[in-house]
Amino acid sequence: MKEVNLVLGVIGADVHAIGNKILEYALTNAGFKVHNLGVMVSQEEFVKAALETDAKAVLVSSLYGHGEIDCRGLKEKFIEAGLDDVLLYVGGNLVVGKQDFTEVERKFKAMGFDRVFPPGTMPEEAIQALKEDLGLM
Ligand code: B12
Repeated sequence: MKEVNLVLGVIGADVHAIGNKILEYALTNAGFKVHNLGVMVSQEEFVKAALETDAKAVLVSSLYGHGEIDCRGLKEKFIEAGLDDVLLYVGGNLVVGKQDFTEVERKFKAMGFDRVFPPGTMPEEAIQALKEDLGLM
């Protein structure tokens, strides 16, 4: 596979680190060049990293329930930076408690995310989606 740069990170004041490490490991093993920003990543840091690494996709995690607040406006920042074409994925426990995922997906897609993944998504699903969306099949 040709080198494909990805940016990965946990947005906001969120410190949940384990899923992030698992995603880094699985995506790297699948052949992607992963730039992992770790936890507590600001919107500005995601934009800066995507610019610096020429990322084709950015995978945002949010586990602690504040995903909606933390993610709002991220797509607009990508557009302002000229990064309209960068794929934006989001996953984790995006909202507080158990809410109907169809509604959660609708909300995050309206915010500009290309794909929205439900709680407990396995890394293989993200890898498959990336391959499809980036034409790597
Ligand atoms: C461990 C843990 C902690 C640890 C974190 C330690 C650390 N440094 O990692 C500590 C104790 C610090 C913690 C704190 C808190 N936690 Co906590 N925590 C957990 C717990 C038990 C496990 C998380 C975990 O590691 N899971 C295992 C990994 C592998 O799974 P994962 O993170 O979900 O990631 C996988 C997938 O979701 C997916 N994925 C994740 N992101 C993305 C992104 C994309 C694009 C894709 C495709 C896939 C994907 O891929 C990963 C690999 O398969 C969960 C409950 C649970 N069972 O999940 C609660 C949980 C996440 N925590 C919760 C809460 C509320 C908190 C606190 C707010 C509690 C408090 N009042 O202080 C704080 C927040 C602190 C902060 N600022 O972030 C809630 C969130 C509720 C919500 N969203 O509605 C949960 C769900 C517990 C619960 N049932 O209430 N927590």
